[in-house]
Amino acid sequence: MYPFALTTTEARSPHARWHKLPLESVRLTGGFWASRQDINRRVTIPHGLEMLERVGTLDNFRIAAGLKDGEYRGKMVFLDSDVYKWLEAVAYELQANPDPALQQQADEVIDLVAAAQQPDGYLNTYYQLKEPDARWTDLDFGHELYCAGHLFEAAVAYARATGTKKLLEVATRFADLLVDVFGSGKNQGTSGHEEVELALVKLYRATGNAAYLDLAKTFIDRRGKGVMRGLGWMKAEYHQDRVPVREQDRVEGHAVRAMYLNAGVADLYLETGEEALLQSLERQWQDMTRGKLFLTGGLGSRYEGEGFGDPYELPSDQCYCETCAAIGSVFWNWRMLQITGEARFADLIERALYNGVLSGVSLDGSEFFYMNPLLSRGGYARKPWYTVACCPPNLMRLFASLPQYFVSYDRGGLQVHLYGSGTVHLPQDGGQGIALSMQSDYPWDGRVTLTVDQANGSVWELRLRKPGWCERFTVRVNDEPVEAPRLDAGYIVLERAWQPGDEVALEFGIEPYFVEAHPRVDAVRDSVAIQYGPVVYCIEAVDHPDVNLLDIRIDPSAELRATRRGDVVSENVIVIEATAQVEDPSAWDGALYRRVGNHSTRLTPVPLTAIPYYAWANRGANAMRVWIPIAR
Ligand code: FUB
Ligand code: ZN
Repeated sequence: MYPFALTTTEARSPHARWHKLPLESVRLTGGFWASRQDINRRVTIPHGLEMLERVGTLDNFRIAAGLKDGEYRGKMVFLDSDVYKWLEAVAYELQANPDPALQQQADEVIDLVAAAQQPDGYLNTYYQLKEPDARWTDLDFGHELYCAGHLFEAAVAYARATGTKKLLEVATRFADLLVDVFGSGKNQGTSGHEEVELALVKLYRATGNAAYLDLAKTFIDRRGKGVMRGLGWMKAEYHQDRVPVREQDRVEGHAVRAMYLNAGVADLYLETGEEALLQSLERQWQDMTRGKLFLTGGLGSRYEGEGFGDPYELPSDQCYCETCAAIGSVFWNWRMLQITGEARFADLIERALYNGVLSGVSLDGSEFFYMNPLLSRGGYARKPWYTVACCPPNLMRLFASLPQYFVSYDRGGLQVHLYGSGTVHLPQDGGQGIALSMQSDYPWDGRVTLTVDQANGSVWELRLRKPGWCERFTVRVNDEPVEAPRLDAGYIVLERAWQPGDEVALEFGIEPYFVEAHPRVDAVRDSVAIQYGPVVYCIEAVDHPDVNLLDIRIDPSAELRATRRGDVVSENVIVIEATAQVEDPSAWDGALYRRVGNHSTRLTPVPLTAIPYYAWANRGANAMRVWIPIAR
């Protein structure tokens, strides 16, 4: 007899150790991420609809449906996916907070999507309007299957949120066509941009139709023949087509593609338990985290091919770090966490969320970054939208679904992965279920209080992630210290017959600290960065008038002072202050190089003000750096 029954549809995957809770069961009620969710809901999602209208992406559906005259608008072939990601974001919002006006807007968009679908189920406004005879002729770059995948994800989310099936019917009609074309072997291809794989698994879970799971497997199995056209210097590896998935030992090629594929492969493992898939994912994870991951959780070292580079190739200025790649990493790591129950995956989710994902949107929620460099010389600014607008709606759907990444459950209890203020309610058949609330000002404050609000009398385990960055922590249960609590795979494990009113008080030692990179990371050798808990910091020119940021040096034994301030960026955040040095370049007399010798270096103290990296470029375009050279 287990204390928790697996009642949610999310809990079906047979090889998941931990399961997602439905969105209505987890709520962020305050603190850091609740305010980001609020901005997402109030500003970013409405802004998204406005932009989709303004740039003509919605018109493409009207034109394809015959409701309007005109030509395909926009330069890219994959613009339909922006609409689907926006719908998916709205679905998550509606699931958590029913809102008839928002639902009405989404229903109107769904009507357009449905009207644009062709009688045989095909749906892609680019091909319908621009190249009607060229369906499936360019799987490497045509993005038809990528767009289909985003449609499927939106449809599953919308049906679950609202109970209305119109979009799901559009999706299954299209998916049935894919099964007919690709599953039957009539077309032996697979998609140049992965996405359809993970989406087909979602569609399988939502409908129970095993043909969709089979097709996801087929698409995955077909990779690695080395036949896809590459891009620039990248050959088939650009599309993860160099080696078969089960033989892959590194992350390579286009970073977003690689993350989406790995999320799909992890989904396939969750359903099939095929060991070779998990082994390949583990090898790739090691390759990524040991040499290809930016401090911010960003991915993609090169502009060309928006791709991974060589191990340790992590340039601060020329990196790509597309917002979607960091988001894709969250998707993949979430699945790895569900499979393994190991905190290292949640640590990486946390690193990405607070840094390389969040930097992708302005503090007011209306402007975006596509690339997220760790050094800017000043010319790089956020934009309200992009010609390639994949990142903004990706942020919208991630933030709208964020509570699901905070807590999971299994038959034996609940696991808390991320901290903040919120509530969890796990309904039980025939009982009142389990309810828990959490209060915390994390990441600014390391104290977290969890209170059991409802219990069912059974013994169950509460697992609490010990963040990877944290070196000391304390746990108290009902005011009693828990000495040497059991730790398992990075989680503090507390087991008891929890009673209403029981309280767990965690305290993670949180303070500012310096970070250094592996010495092979040439780009930032002899430099340090500043972190506060999971938050990576940067310095911005606007806070250091009359100083060129390239001249700033710091002694890593300098005292770092953390102060909560609302007068630096537009929000009340922890700002880190220290005394740094400015190196006077005048001794070089304009020379670019000189013979190494007995030159004197003049260093002058300067007050340093570091802000959270995610908050940069909110005061105009501005020079910025994360890594600061050590004072010699
Ligand atoms: O190709 C679709 C999306 O556009 C990719 O994921 C991004 O990198 C951008 O190129
Ligand atoms: Zn993107």
